[in-house]
Amino acid sequence: MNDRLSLRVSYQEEPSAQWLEGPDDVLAVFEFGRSPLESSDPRHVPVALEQLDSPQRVEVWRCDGPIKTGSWDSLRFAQGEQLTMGHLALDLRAHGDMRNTSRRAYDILQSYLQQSPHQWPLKIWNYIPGINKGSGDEELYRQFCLGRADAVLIDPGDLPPLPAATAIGAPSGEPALQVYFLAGALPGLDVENPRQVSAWRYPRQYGPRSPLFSRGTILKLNGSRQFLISGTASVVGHQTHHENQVASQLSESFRNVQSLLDEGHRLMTDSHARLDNEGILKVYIRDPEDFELIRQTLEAEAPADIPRIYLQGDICRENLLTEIDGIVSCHRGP
Ligand code: 3EB
Repeated sequence: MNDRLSLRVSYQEEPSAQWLEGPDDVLAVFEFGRSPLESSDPRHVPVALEQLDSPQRVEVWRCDGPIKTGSWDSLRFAQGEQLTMGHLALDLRAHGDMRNTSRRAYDILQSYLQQSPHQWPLKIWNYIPGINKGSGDEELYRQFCLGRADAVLIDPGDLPPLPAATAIGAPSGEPALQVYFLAGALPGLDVENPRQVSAWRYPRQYGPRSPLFSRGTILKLNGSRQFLISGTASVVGHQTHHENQVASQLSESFRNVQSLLDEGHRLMTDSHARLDNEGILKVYIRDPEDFELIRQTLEAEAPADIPRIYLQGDICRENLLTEIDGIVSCHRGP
């Protein structure tokens, strides 16, 4: 039943090398707790965030092949029949400030996508060292958003399909800004969350340029549908809720995920995303001391059969303590 999905995602205990040398349908292997500058094969994506739960696992993406790999400037990619994974890590010490590095990353990403058969980014993950450093508009997350907006080509008055996204802090000792993505030949169906103001409409108080992402996108391929869920935090409207209360923030984030999936159902009408063993959830936690409480809170709320991993990562607003993203599959029926 799994093989009908266009992207098969799972967490696996074997080391990354075994997956890279193994089956020929492996599009990407994500390895946590390692600098993105240490990538070996284009399909190998080390991610600086430390895993908080055990056992240590890698995230494996598989899809229909043949899979061809290559590079474009400093971007490396793996291209399957219908989907491409690409990633880049830019050393901040070599590119000047965060705004410039972010603009450069998105310039490269766009020039790559423009000549790729899979031109449409469906979801982009951004891991940003020292994300909350600097105050006011100097905060590195806001500078990252500025650089992204500098690069992203959007006609004024036009609202093109936007990819889903996650933006999370990498350890401050990590030298590289990392961006990785999943792209396809057609744009995904954008889904916004009725409980939340769309991120591109955030008011000025959150920074000079709004984040550019949709709350989720639905990938429709080969008769299967998969929901790519953006980083989802305890934001209702545009405001942070439950300041300093990590368990309540987790519950609010999970309510936001469910509300987003319900909205996707409303748009698709004939299928519904399900939190089952064809999907994965990633839980980002600012303070490792909150891990046990967050884990218990999620255990009580999310179905037990959806695989999940817990990673240490700072959230893009200082008062946010946790965030959830994921990839889940949709099933026929009302
Ligand atoms: C929020 O809801 C949390 O800048 O790409 C979530 C997902 C967030 C993606 C991004 C930011 C981004 O505003 C922050």
